[in-house]
Amino acid sequence: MKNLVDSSDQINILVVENKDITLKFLKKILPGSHYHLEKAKDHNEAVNKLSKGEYRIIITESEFPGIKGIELIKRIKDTNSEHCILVSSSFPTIKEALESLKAGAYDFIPTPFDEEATKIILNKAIERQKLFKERDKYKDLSNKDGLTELFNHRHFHELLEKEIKRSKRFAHRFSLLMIDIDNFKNINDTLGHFEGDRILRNISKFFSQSVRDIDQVCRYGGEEFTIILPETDKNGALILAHRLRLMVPVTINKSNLSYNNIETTISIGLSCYPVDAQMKDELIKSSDLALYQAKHLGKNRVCSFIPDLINKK
Ligand code: GH3
Ligand code: MG
Ligand code: MG
Repeated sequence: MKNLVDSSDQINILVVENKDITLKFLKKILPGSHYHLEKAKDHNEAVNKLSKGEYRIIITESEFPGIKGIELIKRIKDTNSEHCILVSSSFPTIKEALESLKAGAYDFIPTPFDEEATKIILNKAIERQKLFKERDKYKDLSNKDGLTELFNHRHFHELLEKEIKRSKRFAHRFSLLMIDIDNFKNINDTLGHFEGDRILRNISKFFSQSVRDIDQVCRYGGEEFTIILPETDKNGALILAHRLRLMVPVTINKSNLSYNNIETTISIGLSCYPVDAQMKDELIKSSDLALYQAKHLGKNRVCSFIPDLINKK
């Protein structure tokens, strides 16, 4: 029988059982470093380990003392519908099998274990998880901008929509920065598009490294960027915006000697949900108006949205 995995992939399998029978058997038939096998002795430990680790395949006994395996299947599927759950069972009744499959189990591994049968079922499960991984890779690529590897314009709209829904539901606030590189046409004209592209990549990297993990940096288009700052009010957003504005010339000019004669600066407009706007397009417009104001006042500055801007433009 062919190897179950490519050498580049490691498969993490969580075995849920109160004895060591399955674990010992799997260790015997899945040798080598391709497989990382871990045991959880009960349902709570299993859920806990799943929340921390990268387990895509779970093998659980159909019966635990005092609790049915199906309860675990439901708990796991509630948190991640794509986990592949295999139930080890000695001759399940049709009713038991149907209940488990309806709850989301992927398949059964019959016990007492047979090496070939177990490998066939595991192979199917692993192939399925590989397909999910491939799909995730392409999904990720379709959300990214090719030059900067930031989220692209389309995904920015999706992220902003999601953040509005989330903030609305929990009555939270968040901020949106709209950033534009000043005089970028001049930078391109002087240094060439190749250097221009490099500056775009360096600035993107700098933004990504300067914000928190939950913040989302996107390329809105051309030399324009947006940053969604969850749980951040106007004061917090202003502090970050000023820090970015001050650091860009230092960081970008330092990163390549040929930029020395041309200083790269940015202008930033910011607005907050829900005080400035509650709808997606309105919020983008508010940050955009604030950005326009920053440009109008001489560039290389940060402006926060004020309702008066609507009348001024
Ligand atoms: P302002 O300070 O008012 O924003 O002026 P600006 O020159 O930055 O703005 P303008 O809209 O006049 O020009 C934007 C420039 O950004 C023009 C375009 O060639 C450049 N640009 C847009 N996308 C890219 C890209 O992917 N790579 C490079 N190198 N340049 C780009
Ligand atoms: Mg622009
Ligand atoms: Mg510009």
